[in-house]
Amino acid sequence: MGPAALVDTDRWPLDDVALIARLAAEFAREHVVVLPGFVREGALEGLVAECDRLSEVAYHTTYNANLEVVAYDQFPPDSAIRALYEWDPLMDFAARVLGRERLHRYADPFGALNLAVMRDGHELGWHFDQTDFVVSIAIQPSLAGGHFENVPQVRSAADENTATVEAVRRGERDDLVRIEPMTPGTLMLFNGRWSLHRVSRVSGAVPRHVALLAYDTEPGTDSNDELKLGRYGRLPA
Ligand SMILES: O=C(O)CCC(=O)C(=O)O
Repeated sequence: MGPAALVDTDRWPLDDVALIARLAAEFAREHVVVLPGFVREGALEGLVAECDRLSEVAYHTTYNANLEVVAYDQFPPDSAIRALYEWDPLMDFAARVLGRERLHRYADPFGALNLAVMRDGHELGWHFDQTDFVVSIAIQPSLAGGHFENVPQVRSAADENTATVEAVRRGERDDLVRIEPMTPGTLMLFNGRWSLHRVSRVSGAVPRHVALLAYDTEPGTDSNDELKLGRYGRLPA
C-alpha cells in the first residue's frame, strides 16, 4: 500500500490551507499537535503486522532507556512506515504545521526513522531529543501503561530552565505534564529538542509500537557515536 493510501486524507487533507492554519495555530500555542485517525483504520492491521516482523530485529537499547529500537537502515525497501517517512507530502505538511519554511529528514542513518518497541516492564526515562522535531505514529498500545508524558517547550535555545527541568525529573511539577492518549493511527508532532518527555512503564503481553519520524530545520543533523552505540549497539559501516 503506497503512503497516500495509508493516510486518511478525507479527515486530514494534507494540502488544505484552512486545516494547516488551524493546526499551525495550535502548535504555536501548545507546542504539540495530535491528529487522531491519521492512518486509515483499514491500514492499521498491516502496520501492526509490519511492526511485529520488524520487532524481531530490534536492538535492546541501553541509552537512558529500557526499550527495543529498530533503526532506519533495518526497514526493508517495501516497508509502509519507511514509505510514509520518505513521502514528501507528509514532510511538507509537517513543516507547515510546525511553522517552518521547510524541514529536512534527520541525517542520522539509524535515528532518522525508528520503531520503538516497548514490552512488559519497559520504560523510557525523561529526556530531550537530538533533533528539532519528531513526528510519531501510534501503531499499537500496550495493555496498560506506555503513556506518552510531555512537558512542552520547557526549555528553549535562550533559556535552559534547569530548575523546572530538574523539578519535573524529581516528580515535583506534575502540573506541567501533558499525557497524550496512545490511540492507534494517531499522528503527533512535537518539538522534542525543547520538550521534556518520557514513556511510562509498559505492562502486559502486548508490545507497544510507535514509529518515530525525525526531522530537523537544518540539513545534515546527525547524532554522535556515543548515542548511536547506546541506542543501536553499533556504528555505521
Ligand atoms: O515512544 C514514544 O512515544 C516516544 C519515544 C521517544 O521519545 C524516543 O524514543 O526518544
